[in-house]
This record gives sequence, structure tokens and C-alpha cells, in this order.
Amino acid sequence: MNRRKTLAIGRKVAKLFKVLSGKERILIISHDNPDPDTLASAFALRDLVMRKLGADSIIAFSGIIGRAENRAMIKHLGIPLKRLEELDLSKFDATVLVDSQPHTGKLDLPEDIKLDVVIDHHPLHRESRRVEFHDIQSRIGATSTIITQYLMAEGTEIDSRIATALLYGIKSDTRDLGRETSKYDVEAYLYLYPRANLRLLSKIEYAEVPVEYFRVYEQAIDSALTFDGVVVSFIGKIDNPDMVAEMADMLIRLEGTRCALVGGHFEDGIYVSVRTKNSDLNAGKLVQRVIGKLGPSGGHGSMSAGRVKLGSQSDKEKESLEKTIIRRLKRAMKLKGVRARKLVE
Ligand SMILES: [Mn+2]
Repeated sequence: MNRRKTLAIGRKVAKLFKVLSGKERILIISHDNPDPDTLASAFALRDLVMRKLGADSIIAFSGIIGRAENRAMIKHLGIPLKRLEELDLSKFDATVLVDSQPHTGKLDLPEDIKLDVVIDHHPLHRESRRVEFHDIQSRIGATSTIITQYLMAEGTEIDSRIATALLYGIKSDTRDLGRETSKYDVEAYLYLYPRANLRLLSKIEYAEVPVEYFRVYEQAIDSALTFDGVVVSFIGKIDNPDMVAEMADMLIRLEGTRCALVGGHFEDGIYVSVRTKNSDLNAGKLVQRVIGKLGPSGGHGSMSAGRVKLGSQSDKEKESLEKTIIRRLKRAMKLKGVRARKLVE
């Protein structure tokens, strides 16, 4: 970072500290079903407020930590987490949200919660402007980059576990700096790299997976249908909602594919994940057209997600919802009349 940028970020951090000063117990909330970027951001921010302000701080999440890599990250880096629903929120005097914003598809916050700080890299939601400290930078590839900038401006040494977490947060959100990456992500990455524990990073990235993982892989491939550059797969019941994103990441790699959509049933919803390859195809807008009023949705340029809320529908009705999703996707992708083919016969 050049001197001017460092100064500007230094002022921003000073404002953050001002908003949080005197607060004794700070709650940091990740988005639901937390991914590496939200976990790393929360972990680093917790360390920062504890060191600088002497505050007590807890990281809380809702949902499930599904991916084997994410579980390995928590274990190897020692990220302390609590379940949001088990906490008495009245015991905290400040609340921080990282890598998400209120009323987005990625987050089901308790109604009465008041946010003091929001730090995120998704498109700005109007409501975030009302939060006393909001730092929303949609051109940046990862919230971990924003937090790394705070640490760079601070200029103090970074603990290697925190550097490893932030490095992995950037790596996973930007797919190794290859997707939606700004020069600031590259800069933060290079700053963190020599400070990170690469042996632990490798243990996280190549974490062991349970046999269930391969079952879902088989299901995703077996159910996949292709429509002229678009791949769709509904993978049935899943034991963690991250699997739809993971399978969409896998299917978008198919040669000649512009868009991949994967859906799976988890608890009371159909979770949907969308990936696009061309920059003229916005995955966030696409998922909104597909999900519409069926539930919350949102995302970035090339990756997005949504959730269709289910009530007590029969299996048949659930199947017809999946058909609706496919029909809307075909309409949005101008594929009317194109017949489906099985990906693998
Ligand atoms: Mn993120």
C-alpha cells in the first residue's frame, strides 16, 4: 500500500476503534454456514479488538460448518466459535458483522439485533448505511483483504495463525487470485504469504473428507443435465448446505460451460448455488431471476446462492419446484426449447 492509502486506512481503523471503544464484550457474527473468508475475518478482527481495546470478544455463527477444509481450518488454527442461538445477546455491548450484510440470503439475523459494525465485500445494501461503522467494498475480492489492510495500516506483527487464516480466506474467495480479484487482494496476499504457516495451510486445503462426500459427488454427476453450455444438477438430500457450492464449483469446470446451477435439500429448504464463467453473465442477477420470490438470494459476479423455503410440500411438489427453477434458468439463459441431455450417459 502506498503512503496515502495507508493513512486513509489508518483513519478508518481509528474510526472503527472509536465506535468500539469502551465496549467490554464484543460479539462478532459470521454469515450463516460460514466459509473461510468470514471465519478468517472474524478471527483476525477478534484478535485486533482484544489486543487494541482490551475487549472480550466472541465469534458466533448459525447453520453448519460443512466443508472438510473449513472444519480443518477451525481445528488447525484454533478458531474459537460459539453458536449464535446459544448466546444471550443482551450480554454484549457491541455487535459486528463480517463478510455479509443485514437482510441478505447469506444471513438470518435475530430480529432485535442492533449492529454497530459491518465489514463486507458484497454489493452494498441500503440498510448497511445505517450502521455506525460500515466498510463495504464490493470491488475487493474478500473481506479478509479489507481486514488485512487494517492490519497493514496498524503495522504490528501478525500472529502466524491469523495470517494463515486470512491468506486462506483470500485464496478461497478469489479462487487463488483468479476470480474477482483486485490489486488490493494481490497486495494483501503477498503481505500475508511470508507470515503464514504454509504447512498448516496445506493441511487445511487437502483435508480428509468423509465417504458421504463421494456419494454426493456421484449423485451430482449422475443427476447432471446439460443444456447448450448450461449444467444443472439437483442432488437430493444433503447433510450440509455447502455441498451445493462445492458441486457447482466442480460442474462449472466442464468444457464450454457458461453457467452451472446445483440444488440440494437441506432442512426446510432447497439450497441453490450458481456459478458463471463469462464476465457478461452476472451470477447474482441470474440467481435472483431464478429464485425470484421463492426465497432469499444474492451473490457476486460469478458466484451466487439462494434458498427456496419449503413448507410441508410433498416430494412431488418439491420436484415441481425444481422444475420451476430449471424452467426459469432456461428462460434467463435464452434456452427455450433446448432439450436436456444427461452429462454422463
Ligand atoms: Mn467473502
